[in-house]
Amino acid sequence: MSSNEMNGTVFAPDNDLSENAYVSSFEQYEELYQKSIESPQTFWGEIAKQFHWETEANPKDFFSYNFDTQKGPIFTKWMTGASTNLSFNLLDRNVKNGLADQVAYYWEGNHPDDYSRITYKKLLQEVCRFANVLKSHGVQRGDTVSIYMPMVLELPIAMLACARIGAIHSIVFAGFSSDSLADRIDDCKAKVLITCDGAWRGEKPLEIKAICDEAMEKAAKLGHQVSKCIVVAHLNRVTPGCVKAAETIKSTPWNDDRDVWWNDEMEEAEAACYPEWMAAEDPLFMLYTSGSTGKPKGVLHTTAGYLLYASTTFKNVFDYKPGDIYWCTADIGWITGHTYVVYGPLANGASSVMFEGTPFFPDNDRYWQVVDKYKVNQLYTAPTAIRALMKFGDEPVLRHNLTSLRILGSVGEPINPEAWLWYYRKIGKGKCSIVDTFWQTETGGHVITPLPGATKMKPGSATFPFFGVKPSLLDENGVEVVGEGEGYLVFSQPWPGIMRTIYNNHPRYEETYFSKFPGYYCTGDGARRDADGYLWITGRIDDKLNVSGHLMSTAEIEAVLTEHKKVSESAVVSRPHPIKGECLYCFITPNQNEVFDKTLVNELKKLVRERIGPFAQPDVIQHAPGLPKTRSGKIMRRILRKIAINDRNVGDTSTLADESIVDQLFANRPE
Ligand code: 7RM
Repeated sequence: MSSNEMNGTVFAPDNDLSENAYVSSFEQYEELYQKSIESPQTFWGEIAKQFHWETEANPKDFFSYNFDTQKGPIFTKWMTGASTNLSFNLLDRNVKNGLADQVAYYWEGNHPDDYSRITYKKLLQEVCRFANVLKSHGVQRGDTVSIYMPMVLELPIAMLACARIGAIHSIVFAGFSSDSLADRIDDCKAKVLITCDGAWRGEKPLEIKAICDEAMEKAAKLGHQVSKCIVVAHLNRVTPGCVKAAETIKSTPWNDDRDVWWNDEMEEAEAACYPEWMAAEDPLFMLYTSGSTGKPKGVLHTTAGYLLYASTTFKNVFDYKPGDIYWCTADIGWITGHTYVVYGPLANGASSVMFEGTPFFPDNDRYWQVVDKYKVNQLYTAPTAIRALMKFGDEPVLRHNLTSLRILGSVGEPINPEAWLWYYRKIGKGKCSIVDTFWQTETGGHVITPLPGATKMKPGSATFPFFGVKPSLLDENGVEVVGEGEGYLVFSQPWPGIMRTIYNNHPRYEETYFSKFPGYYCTGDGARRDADGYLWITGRIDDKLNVSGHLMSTAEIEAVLTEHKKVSESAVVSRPHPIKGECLYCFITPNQNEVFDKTLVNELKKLVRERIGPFAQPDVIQHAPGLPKTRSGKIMRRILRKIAINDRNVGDTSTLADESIVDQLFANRPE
């Protein structure tokens, strides 16, 4: 079925699901939504009551903001005057409320024989002990801590330990290269780096500590030295299926002056640690996201607003009820893992599955096996994973009992109707609600999403705004598109979870998100509103592209490619990919007298892997004797995108300085 045919099809939530949901009708959603927009203070003030506040917010200054660069600096403030601590609210509060022995995480390792669990009480103790370890190494309130770890329980422990003492964590996804990690350690001037010796990805060992060593060396050359590196011994917890591969890993590289083992440090640490009371707008964490230039942007989230927003979206969008088992497959190294593996679920006292493995190991039924094993009620994953798993047909799915599932989530990129329908019919058996959640690292939590018991679904539409979110569509001139139509997706007022600044670079924050349309936060995505008011995200309209849900900028990749001494110029465009959603298609003009050959192609792929990470590796690198440019020298990417998909319908080429380039580029296509 094409997406066009699907536009008319509406799927109502299952009756039982609706009746029992927190928000059980569209009328109820609309009522709550109106209240959240008209009286944000009453709405969020009510929600705040469930949490512990060491000091209360000033009712006269609960919410203030400016989104208009012409009126002054951009700012958002929620709950001024309040002080609290995230780890206290996520752990101590839940333990006090009777959840001490409830499982916080069912940890499922790379291999099915590798699993463990941790209760709220135990998690609190471990967090306190590690908070004391951090303190013993001089980490104080306001300091930054870099974390580069796979999906092990020590990762949420490290995050919450930072939160407990008021240190700002900066997690770098453990698929990034040592160069990327070095830039991020240097940018935030991390005092300490927390990592693992290594990890397994399927049958492949990853030498994580070795990457950290390179990164710490490179960061030192950039001018910043971390004082300690704390290392979790994870490889000793050998994955049974991988015993043989273990022998291939060399012993962990070590620097006695700098490196310490997590377990050695924890042995003497006390299992209690008084929380640091943080002001509502004190930083909680930063998370880097790709910008148009090479320099990483540290998206900064703060304390009170993020807590309110992470917990409220988690509760309502996943309709999480006590006793449910929830599973978000995202890596904690991305924002989805921050908000919906750690902060949102724990703020609700939830029991989650935390998964270290891949969907394909030891077999392609791993997701379904895990759902069956833990009787998962909410599954939250990415379209790229759904598309990859669809390929294997229904048989791996039918091996398992999936009837525990009630809600299926999607995140990271637009979900195509084919994948949506497969998810709905084959995984959800036509009974589950699908929540297609649109949001960004910058938004902190879901901003456009269905509510599972209230919103009638249309495959491929993220539907309506969450509480407190006011979306608009703008045309090129900044005029609001009313009713049906398409435009830039922007927001005209802040919700509690929106980012507050770019770490150490407020001007870049204002420039990136608020300069295009004064008075609005600009997402960089396009969207369409249909006749029923449903919002459909159409994808990025800036120079970003989305490969398997990982956002990167074409300029960033081009900068890496042109670093190669044989390359004169490069231009990168995105090409649709059946599983990854989009992939990188690169045009390369070599320097004079240099040949374009297989060796160069391999060197360039390697360079991107080294500078950014394996997930950014280009799919195609093509020789371009010249690039299609206008007389003023602007590369016409529209034409390159056509060449990438071998579509001769390139449109008007009359503004090109040299029109013959187009035929040459078609002739040079490698496939
Ligand atoms: C959560 C996350 C953000 C970008 C965003 C979009 C795209 C994310 C959806 C989506 C269509 C969705 N944060 N995106 N979710 N597009 N429908 N449900 O992914 O910062 O890494 O990426 O991802 O382009 O701007 S992110």
